[in-house]
Amino acid sequence: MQTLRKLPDLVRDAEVEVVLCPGDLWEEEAIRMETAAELFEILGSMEVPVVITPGNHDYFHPLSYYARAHFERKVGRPHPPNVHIFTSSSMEQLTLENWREDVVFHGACFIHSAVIGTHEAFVAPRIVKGKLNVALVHGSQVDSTYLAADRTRRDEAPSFSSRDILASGYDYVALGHYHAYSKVEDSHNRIRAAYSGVFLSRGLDEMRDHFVIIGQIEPGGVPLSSWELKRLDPHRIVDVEVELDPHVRTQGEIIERIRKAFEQHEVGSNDIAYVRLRGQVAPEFELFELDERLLEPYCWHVVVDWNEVERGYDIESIRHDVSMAQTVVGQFVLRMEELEKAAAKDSNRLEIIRLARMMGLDALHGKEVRLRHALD
Ligand SMILES: [Mn+2]
Repeated sequence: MQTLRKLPDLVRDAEVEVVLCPGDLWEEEAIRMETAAELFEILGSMEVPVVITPGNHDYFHPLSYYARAHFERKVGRPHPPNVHIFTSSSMEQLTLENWREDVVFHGACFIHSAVIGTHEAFVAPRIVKGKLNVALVHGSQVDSTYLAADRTRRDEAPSFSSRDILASGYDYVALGHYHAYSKVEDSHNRIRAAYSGVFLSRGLDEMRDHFVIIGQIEPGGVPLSSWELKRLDPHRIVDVEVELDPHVRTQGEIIERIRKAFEQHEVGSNDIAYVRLRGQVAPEFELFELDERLLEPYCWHVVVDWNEVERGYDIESIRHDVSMAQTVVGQFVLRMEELEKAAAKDSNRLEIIRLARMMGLDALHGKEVRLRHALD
């Protein structure tokens, strides 16, 4: 909400004429009355129209805060008059009273949380000739670069492609659903559609770029020259994976590896770092925790996940355990030891043998076999 509170100033300073919200403003199951009241209060404090198409997470129903009567009953005041909500699940057209009559908005709401198939906005677009046609669409662009990262989200909403957008005749389509910024441009460098991405990070799935978009919608699209991305959320969440190996014996060494990973990921003092440690530490390593304050100089906040860390194999004890010699694991370790001896001082070969031993032990223990960072 603190982030959202910055929006009215931005709208005023940039002389924005209309605010488009293509859905997922809240989570239907989690939204509290106070939050809904505050959200509408902020939207109402803007002196320009706000147009909303409810999405799959904030879908429309009679007891939704999007329903005028329900909102008024619960909150004790009506929706602000500048807020316009599409409340039909079929595409509708909206022109605003006492506001630019040359603009027609196209939109539809979700009425339950999952709808699949082609988005109706692109089935037979009802373009109004001679007007600026602006659509608000909550759905999945199947050829978005974001798609690869999020198949589940794609399958939660009706779909369309960038071709559908370019062929639609809408001058601009405000897209909602994906939580990362991406845009669709035509061959004349006009932007015809974009996802802004949620403008604040609420969770670890929202680490990519997300903005508030400002642009001048003209017949045929938004010229690049007017396209502006505003970051309201000062904190990025950065996912950092740090691979450990059995040479790691102390917390200091782990801190050092995390610090190097921060450098690689360009983690800055305003970032929230989610550090996933994985791999093995030395067999004698005991305390699976870190003093996270030691990382504070390098980021705004850090969360360290130890879930995928395990102690390395204690080769020495396997080697000296007489009963182990009877097992496949014991035989394997002994055989690898022979190879190690034969390799003598060939450090490259020794390295390969050690990695092979680690992967072999993983396989024999039914663990995931993957290439680990080279040991020194
Ligand atoms: Mn959605």
